[in-house]
Amino acid sequence: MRTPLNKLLSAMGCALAIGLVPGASAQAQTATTTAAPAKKANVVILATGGTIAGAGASAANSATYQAAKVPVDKLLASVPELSNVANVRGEQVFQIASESFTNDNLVKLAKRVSALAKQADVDGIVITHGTDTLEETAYFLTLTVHTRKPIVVVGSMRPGTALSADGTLNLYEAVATAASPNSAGKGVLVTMNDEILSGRDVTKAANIRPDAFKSPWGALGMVVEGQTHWFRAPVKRHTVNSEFDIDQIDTLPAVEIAYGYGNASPTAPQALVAAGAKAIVHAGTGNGSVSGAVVPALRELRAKDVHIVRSSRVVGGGFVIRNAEQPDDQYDWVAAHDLNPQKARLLTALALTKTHDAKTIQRFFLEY
Ligand code: DAS
Repeated sequence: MRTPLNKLLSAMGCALAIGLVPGASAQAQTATTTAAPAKKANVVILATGGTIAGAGASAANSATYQAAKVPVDKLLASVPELSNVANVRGEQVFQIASESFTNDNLVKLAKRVSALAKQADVDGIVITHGTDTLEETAYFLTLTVHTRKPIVVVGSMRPGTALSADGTLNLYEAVATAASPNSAGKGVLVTMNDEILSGRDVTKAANIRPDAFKSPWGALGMVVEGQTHWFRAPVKRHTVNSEFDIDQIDTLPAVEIAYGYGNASPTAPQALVAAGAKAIVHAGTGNGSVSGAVVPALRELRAKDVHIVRSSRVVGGGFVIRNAEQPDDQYDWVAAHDLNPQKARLLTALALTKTHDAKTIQRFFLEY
C-alpha cells in the first residue's frame, strides 16, 4: 500500500533535518525545514468582452447567447479559486464581441499590456477575449510587446450561463499559466481547453466546440489542476526579440484580404486598394495559388507600390512556398509562409511601419 505523499514529504523533511539523506547540506536542511511559502504572483486580468463574458437566456443555450455582457469584477468573482494561484486584479479595457475588434482596439490593448508589463508589481497578464479574433490579438501582442513576462490570452466557447460552460476553468488555467515562471520567455500564449498554445501558431479551427483552438505545429504544453506542463518551445522571433515595438506605433496601415476561389474576379482587390489599402493579402487556394483572372490585376497593383502577400485559405499544416505557384521573385510579391491570411494581414501592416521593400517584408515572414 503506497505511503500517502504528505507522509513521504514530512518524512523527507525530517530526514533532511536530521541529515539522514546523504549529501543534504546544513543549509539545504535549514532551507527545507524552514522554507517560507512561495510568494504568489501578481496577475492582472484585462477584460475585452467575448463569450467568456457572455450570457444566454437558459442553461441549454450553449451557442445562442449575447457576448460581452459580464463585467470583469463578476468574471473574477465567478472563479474564487483564482486567489489560490495568484494575486489577481481586473481592468475592463473593452466590452465587445471580438469580431468587431479594430486596428485601434489592437493598438490600445497592446499599449496597455506593454505598460503593465513594465511595472515591477506585475508578474503576468491575462487577457480575456472573444474567440473569433483571439488568434489575431495573440499574434499582434507577441509581435509588439517587449517583455519576457507571461502574457496569456483566453476565451471560452460557451457562455458562463450554459451547461458545461468552459470559461471558468479556462480562466483559472490562464491565470495559473500567467503566474508560472516556467511560462516566461515563450512568447504570448493562449490557454484553451487545458492546452497551452503559441499565440503565433494558434487558430480557431471549429466554430462551436470547446476544443476549437488548434496549432498546425501542436500545442506547447498543457495546464492541468493549476500546473503547467511543457513539451516544446517557440522558435520564431517574438516579444523581446521582435523588431516591432508597440511603444513606437500609434496606427497601422490599412492592409486588406482578398479571398481566392473558383471564378474569382479582380474586383475585390481593386476595390480594396481604391478604398485605401496599402497591401493586399491574397487568401489563395491550395499553396497560395492565384486565379489567372486575378494575377494581372495584382501585378498592376504591385506596379502602383501596393504590396501583394500570398497566403492560403487552406489551414492546418504546411506553408506557402515562395516561387512555387507564382513567380514571386519576378512579380516582387511576398509568400506568407505558414501564416494564415488574418495573421499575415497583421505582420504586413507592422512591416509597412518599417519598410516598403518586398525582400525585407519576406524576411519578416520567414522570421516571425
Ligand atoms: N462573437 C464571439 C467573439 O466575441 C464570441 C466568442 O466566441 O467569444 O469572438
